[in-house]
Order: sequence, then C-alpha cells, then structure tokens
Amino acid sequence: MLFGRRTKNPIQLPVKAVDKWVYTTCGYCSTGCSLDVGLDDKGAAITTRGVADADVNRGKLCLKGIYEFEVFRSLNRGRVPLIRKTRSDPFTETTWDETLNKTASEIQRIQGLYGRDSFAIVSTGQIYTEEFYTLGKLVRAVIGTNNYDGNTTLCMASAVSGYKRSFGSDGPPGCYDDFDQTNCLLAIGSNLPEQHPIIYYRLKEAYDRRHFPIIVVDPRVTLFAQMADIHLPVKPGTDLVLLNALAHVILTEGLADQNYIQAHTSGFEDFKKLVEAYNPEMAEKICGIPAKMIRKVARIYAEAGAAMTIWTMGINQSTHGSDGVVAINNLNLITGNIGKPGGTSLSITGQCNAMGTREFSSCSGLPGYRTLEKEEDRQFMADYWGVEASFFPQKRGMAETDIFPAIERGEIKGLWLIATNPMTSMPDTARIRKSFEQLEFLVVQDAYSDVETNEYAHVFFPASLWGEKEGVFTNTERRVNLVRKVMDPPGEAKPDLWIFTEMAKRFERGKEMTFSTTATEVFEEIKTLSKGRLCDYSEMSHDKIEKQRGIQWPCNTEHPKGNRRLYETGVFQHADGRAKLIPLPFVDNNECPDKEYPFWLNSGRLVEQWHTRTKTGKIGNLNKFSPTPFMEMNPRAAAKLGIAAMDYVRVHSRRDSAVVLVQLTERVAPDAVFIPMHYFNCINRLALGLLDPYSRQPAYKQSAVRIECLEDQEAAARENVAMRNY
Ligand SMILES: Nc1nc2c(c(=O)[nH]1)N[C@H]1C(S)=C(S)[C@@H](COP(=O)(O)OP(=O)(O)OC[C@H]3O[C@@H](n4cnc5c(=O)[nH]c(N)nc54)[C@H](O)[C@@H]3O)O[C@H]1N2
Ligand SMILES: Nc1nc2c(c(=O)[nH]1)N[C@H]1C(S)=C(S)[C@@H](COP(=O)(O)OP(=O)(O)OC[C@H]3O[C@@H](n4cnc5c(=O)[nH]c(N)nc54)[C@H](O)[C@@H]3O)O[C@H]1N2
Ligand code: SF4
Ligand SMILES: [Mo]
Repeated sequence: MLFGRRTKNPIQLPVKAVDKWVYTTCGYCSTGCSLDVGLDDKGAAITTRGVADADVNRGKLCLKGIYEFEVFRSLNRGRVPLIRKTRSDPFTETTWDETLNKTASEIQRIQGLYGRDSFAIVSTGQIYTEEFYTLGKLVRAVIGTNNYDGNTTLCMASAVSGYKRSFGSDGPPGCYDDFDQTNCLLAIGSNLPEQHPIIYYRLKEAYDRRHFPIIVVDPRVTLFAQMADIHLPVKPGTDLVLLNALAHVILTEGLADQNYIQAHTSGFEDFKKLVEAYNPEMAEKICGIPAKMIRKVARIYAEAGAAMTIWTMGINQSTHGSDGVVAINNLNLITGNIGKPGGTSLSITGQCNAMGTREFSSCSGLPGYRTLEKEEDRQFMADYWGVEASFFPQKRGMAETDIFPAIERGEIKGLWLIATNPMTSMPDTARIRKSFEQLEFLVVQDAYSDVETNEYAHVFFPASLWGEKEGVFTNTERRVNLVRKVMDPPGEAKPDLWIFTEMAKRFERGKEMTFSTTATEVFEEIKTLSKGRLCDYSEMSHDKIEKQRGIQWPCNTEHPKGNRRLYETGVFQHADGRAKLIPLPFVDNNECPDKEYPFWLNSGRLVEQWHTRTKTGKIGNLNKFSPTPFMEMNPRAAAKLGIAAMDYVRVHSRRDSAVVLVQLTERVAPDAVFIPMHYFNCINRLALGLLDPYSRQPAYKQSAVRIECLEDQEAAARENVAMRNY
C-alpha cells in the first residue's frame, strides 16, 4: 500500500540559479544567525541560506532570515536626500551637499543660540559597530551634545543597568552553549520561540537530549509557556516579588551556596534581611503564584547544580525593570550560578546590534565600557582622539525617554534621528507628536523614506541598509559577527558611516581630527582602544570573524579564539572584585486595572513582524500573517461584553483610543488583553510607559484599558485599516 504524498504531486521548490554566495549575519534579531545571501549572475539577491558550520544557527534560519534577501527590493526605500523649509511644505529632492550643509549649520545655529545640549541625537541598535563608534566620536568629540542616546533605552537599558549594579559592568556573562550544560532553565518575560526562534532551537535541541526542567514566567500562555514543564502566570509587573520569594526559600531552607557568597559577593546581610519579609505566602498575595509552587521552583533551581535564567522584555520593560534584573542576578549569585557552564544570568538581547551600541557607541559614556564619570576614562579617550578632555561632560546626559519631555518643555530645539522610528515605537503617541511639532529642526536618517517620523522632518538622509555595507554586529552571547557587502544601495543612499564622516567635515573641530572612512580602518581603532577592557576585541579582524563564523569577546592574546563566559574566576568589575547582593523592596507603582479601565494591556511581538514594520510590512511572505492591528482577548471576557471573534472594538486608555480586530484566545487571562507593538497609531496611543527610575526604560507591558463595542463595524473596519501603514 502507498501512503501519503507518494501518490500525489510532491511540492516542488524552484531551483534558483545562484552564481555567488556572500557571507553576512542576519540584520533582524540579536540571535546573530550567520546567513549567506545568494546572488544570480546579474548580481540580484535571489535567496538566503543558513550557514551550516556557524555555531549559532547550525544551518537554520527563521522565516525573517529566510526572506531577508527580499529587503533589497522592498518598496519606498530612500533614494535621494530630501529637504524642505517647514513641515507643511512638500519635500524636494536635492544633493547630499545641500542636506549635510543645512544640517550642520542648523546644529551650529541651535547650539549657538540655546547651548550645546539643546540639540539631541537619538540612534538605534541596528547599525554596525563601526558606525556606532564613528557616531559616538562625532557626537562626543565634535558636536559635543550630551543629550545623545539610542532606542536601546526602550529595550535593553534595564539589563545594562542591572548588570552594572550587580557586577560592576555591562556584559552578559553566559552563552547559548549553557543550554547544553544546564540542569534547569528559568525564563522570565521572554517569548523565545517567536522572538528568538533560533536561540529557541538551540535550547530545544539541548532539552530534547536531556530534558532538564524549563520554567516560564509570563502572564500570557505564550508558545514558550506551552512547551515549558512549569508555567508561572505571574500578575503583571510583580516578578520582583516572585524573585525575592525564591531567594527567601533558598536562604531559609539552607539551599544557598554559602562558599560562593562568602568568596565572591558583598552585601549578603542586608540582602538576607530584606528577603526575610518575602515569604511565599506573602508573595502569593501580590504575584498570584501559589506559595507551594514558589517553594517547589526554588528547590528545583537551587538543587539543580547548574541553573540559568534568561529574560527579555517582560522584565526590562517594567517600572522595576532594573530591579528585576538585579533580582535575577541575586538569585544566581546566592546559588553560585554565575560564570560556570550552565549557570548564568543571560539577558536575551533585542536588536541585531543592541550589544554593539552598548560596547562602542558612547551613548551612555565612552567607548569600550568607559564612563564619562571617570576622569581616567575621559583622559584616555581625549588622548586617543586628540581632543581636550575638558570638552567631555562629566556625567551622562538625558535618555531618549527624557529627551522627548525636554523637547516638550522647549529645552531641546533640534533632533537627529538615526535608524529609529519613535512616532510608532515610543509610548503615548499624542505626546510624541506634540514634541515633534515643537522642534525647530528635525533630521531623519533612515533606509526608508516612508518611515512615520519623516512626516515631521526638515531633512531626510537616505541610508544604506544591512547588506549594502560592511561591518559587525554583536549578538546576545557577546559574539561579534560580520556582514559583508552584498550589493550597492539604491539611488544615492549612503552608508551611515559615510554620513557621519561627511558631517564631521562640516565642523571646525571635525576638520582637525581624523575620521577613518572604511569599516576595516574603523575596526582597527576599536580593536586598539578595546585592548585590556572587558569587551576586548584586540585579536579580532573582519576576515578572522568570517572564518570563525563569529567570535565571542573577550578575544585577546589569552583567548585568541574568544571566550564563552565572563566571570569564570568569580572576580567582578566592582572595585573590590566582588558582585553585589542588593536588597530590593517592591513598590507597587503601575497603572493597574480598576472599575473604569478593567483590563491589563500587555504588548509585544509576533514572529513574522519586525518592530514598526518598515522592513517586514513590505515583505509579502511575512506581512500576510498579520497585516492588520488586532488584539488577543479571552473568550470568557469577550462573551460578558457581547464581543464575538473578528469584531472590531475600540480600546480606550487614559491617553487615547484605537480600533482593533478581536482574536479570541485562552492565551490571555480574562482580565488582560494583548496587542502587538508593530502597528502605527495603535498600541502606543494607549500605552502609558511609566519609567524605571534607574534605566529610564518605559513599562510598555502594563497599562489599564477598557473596551467599547462598536455598532458600525464598517466604519470601524475603515478606521482599523487606516492604522496600518502598508
Ligand atoms: N519576530 C520578532 N522578533 C524580535 C523582534 C521583533 O520585532 N519581531 N524584536 C527584537 C527585540 S528589539 C526585542 S527587545 C526582543 C523582545 O523579545 P521578547 O521580550 O521575548 O518579546 P515581547 O513579545 O516584547 O515580550 C515578551 C513577553 O513578556 C511578557 N510579559 C508582559 N508583562 C510581563 C510581566 O509583567 N512579567 C513577565 N514575566 N512577563 C511579561 C509578554 O506577555 C510577552 O510574552 O525581540 C527581538 N526579536
Ligand atoms: N508598545 C510597545 N512599544 C515598544 C515595544 C514594546 O514591546 N511594546 N518595544 C520597544 C523596543 S524593545 C524596541 S527595540 C523599539 C524599536 O523601535 P524602533 O527603533 O523605532 O523600531 P524599528 O522599526 O526597528 O526602527 C528602526 C528604523 O531603522 C531603519 N533602518 C534599518 N536599518 C537601517 C540602517 O542600516 N541605517 C539606517 N539609517 N536606518 C536603518 C528602519 O527602516 C526603521 O525605520 O520599540 C519599542 N516600543
Ligand atoms: S532568529 Fe533572528 S537572527 Fe536568526 S534568522 Fe531569525 S531574525 Fe535572523
Ligand atoms: Mo528591543
């Protein structure tokens, strides 16, 4: 008997005539997959494939990587520099000279009139490290504004701040190889199968071999929660209480690693005193996880021998984001799970090069994890760049989330945006719009001219995209990987590196300095100044990186092939060499549901879309899965309000309202709804985004909303469609 497909027509994949493969690293998420782009004999990109001998992805790609070759021919790429006098004029096409000159003179005018810090610059986690470094040099040593930040404040700031508070420096200490060594994995606020599909694949491979317990903490029943051994549906914004309670059980039941605590940490007594108050019964009342379950999880974790925690935005995007990260570090320090195989605190990063900006962009300090607050660091960089140290500020300026309110207050008059789209990605759209309208000058530097922020720009710089230039990204496990140039950018679009060096020439200070103009020359500068630092690149080169399919820093004479883990010897970056155990009292300060606004509003991502959809919204094979703004809602809650599947409803928050299509699912609890972050004029019209006090990161994941049924479904459909930009 014949079974299945043999009697039917088998699926045929078209044979693609690839003439040449070019080595790159995926330009979407921070997993850092090695990916070859296939070119035909006319030089057109026609396919991609995962690189088989790359340790990160081992030949695999997720669907964004699979269709990445299509970005080169996507719609509405910026091709020509644009300029206009006022926001109400239409743009006219012009030359690079005119737009660069105009921008330089506007920066000088605004700084001259209102002071150096009245012109702000906000960048990204998505350009190359060489570009970040050059931008930092331009901003710190030439333009000299201290209001310089990146969209990483919306993303990784809490992780950075938590690592610094616990270990004395930024830098994720673990790696993907830890999945093969661990005996227990705790994942908090991370939906790995959708957001980092190939890290998930690495984890799943390890899990299928050895079946160690996986515990997922997420208020939503995500794909990750569905595969976990234990799912803890924590009450939104209360992870800190759960983590304190886990530490309470571990200490009271004598499960802590006292030798590690004594040898490598400080602050134990104060920490112990605080967690004494967080017994599981008290914690249950706040975080909603049964006391019995808290005890069980604490025992599994502490007795595993090697246990690790990963986390992403469910922790970082919270009013206690930084504290949440420190609490994770506390947990791993008291169980001796830092710097050992399978024992770590591994923050899963977001954007392809969110790490590169942390290492070398000078956003929150100076390159190579140097800080503005330290005189020796200021002096070192001043000597290296050949400028006077007194030109540098002595502490970091505003974060992105403080820059916008400062624009509203009239303290900041000009803004340069590089590869970020805050009209869509910042919370409280109405306020962001108002800020944009108040600017005397806005320049937008983006690969796409239809990016929403461009509506408010005076000048538009068309930039090259991933694969249209060479440079490196650093991924979640500190692996520096290379993107070779696959093809030329469209029209007159230019690499960000070129734009920065051209800008430098238009300033007196810039003329006196040397700016390297190729990625390999810039990389040499980075290598030299990184020598001896934690993020040491000194033994790397572009060619060596390609050959090794990515190198994990530190890469120096001691570790010429890079090193998998940090803090293996238990020596940390604080002055006394110890990690800090920090007591973290929980303060309930979220906007919580009440009578008027009875639902928690949660937000996050979908596997097929990338952020504000400037890229994936134009790739049919990705956009087809979720073309329109929708909301996940529990069927029992919907029934009570008379809402059916596929109804359009209006969601109201205290800020604004938005119309979404209802998808009924038990993934969300009856008192919560979930809206993807990807659509313009949707979730962020509603989100409040209270800020974490340490990291200034917005709590995107917790606001309160109410839901209004709509009589006129046709009109609602029109309003819903108007919110999708493509
Ligand atoms: N496909 C795709 N992948 C991406 C991206 C993308 O846009 N598309 N973006 C990349 C970037 S920049 C980032 S930062 C990452 C983000 O990666 P993730 O953080 O994994 O993704 P999110 O969907 O934002 O949020 C993760 C989970 O946090 C949960 N959560 C909400 N509130 C809480 C809470 O109070 N506690 C806990 N424990 N969990 C909570 C949400 O329910 C959600 O399931 O993804 C990266 N990868
Ligand atoms: N409600 C809600 N809001 C959120 C989040 C959430 O979970 N919920 N998550 C937040 C997080 S974690 C993040 S990271 C942000 C992301 O927010 P954004 O940074 O605003 O999102 P992107 O769409 O990635 O914007 C990147 C821009 O860079 C452009 N670009 C791409 N490559 C290049 C290049 O090489 N050069 C130049 N010049 N331009 C380029 C793209 O076209 C795009 O316009 O959103 C945040 N907003
Ligand atoms: S997992 Fe991330 S890095 Fe890998 S192919 Fe998908 S989007 Fe690209
Ligand atoms: Mo992010």
